Amino acid sequence: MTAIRNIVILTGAGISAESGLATFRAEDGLWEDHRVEDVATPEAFARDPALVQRFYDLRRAAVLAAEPNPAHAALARLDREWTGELLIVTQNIDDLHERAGAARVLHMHGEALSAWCTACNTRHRWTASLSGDPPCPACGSPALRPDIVWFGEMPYEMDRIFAALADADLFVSIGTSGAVYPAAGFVQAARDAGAATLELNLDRSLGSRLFDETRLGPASVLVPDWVAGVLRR
Ligand code: BJW
Repeated sequence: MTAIRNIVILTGAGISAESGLATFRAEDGLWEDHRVEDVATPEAFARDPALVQRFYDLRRAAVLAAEPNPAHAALARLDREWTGELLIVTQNIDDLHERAGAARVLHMHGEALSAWCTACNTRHRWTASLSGDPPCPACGSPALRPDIVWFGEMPYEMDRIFAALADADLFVSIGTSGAVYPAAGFVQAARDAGAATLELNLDRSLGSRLFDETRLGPASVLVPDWVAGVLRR
């Protein structure tokens, strides 16, 4: 068995589904009530900021009401007990990894509980509504937007992510459909680096054939099982 020291984990909406947060592309998913181009692009925000702020006000409230599930808890356990390198790259804007106790987490698509001032380029923890143009706590400008990476914008910390992938021995993708790039390309980058690749998902992702192994089932079962196994090695 090859020794594993460096692990990169990619999480998507599926890991938070059992915490009651809707995924994006399921039949009852988030995009069902909203066309993606109406809410998740900079052009949509320029066209109708009130609609976009309302959408993310609801998302923020849902995040605050949600609780971590056993899958988040298992990754927090891995973070505590794994002595090698670990990076949990999440596409999710919720803070459930952190609330479960994980520290080595990177939010590549931004965070629901953060507001970004486009006037002075500062970021602020934000749990209230952003509707009605509240002033930026730093500069007073009514220029706060959700700190979310929309389509056409550059995800956060790509250099750090690709550096971790280049050093990875194991890449694990959890609860993501593989429909959105660049995250959907991480499995290929990990393969190119010689890493083993594992998918944990309810249904196969679009890039499923690129994984060495796929385990199908709910994250609340698969992730604790996998973590227990990797910590036993
Ligand atoms: C369970 C479960 C349970 C359910 N247990 N599992 C062609 C090639 C390359 C790129 C492009 C391209 N055409 C266009 C692009 C660019 C575009 C893109 O990818 N478009 C696609 C539609 C093709 N990408 C971008 O614009 C990105 N920026 C960019 O590319 O910059 C240039 C660049 C180039 C090169 C390098 C670096 C940069 C930005 C993307 C921003 C995405 N933003 C969103 C919304 C904002 C956040 C928010 O509002 O929350 O992020 S879109 C949305 O999709 C959200 C998610 O993070 C993301 C991924 O969704 P996810 O997590 O996979 O959810 P679902 O619903 O799709 O899947 C859920 C999964 O869970 C399923 O598989 C279920 O089976 C599973 N599941 N229950 C386990 N209990």
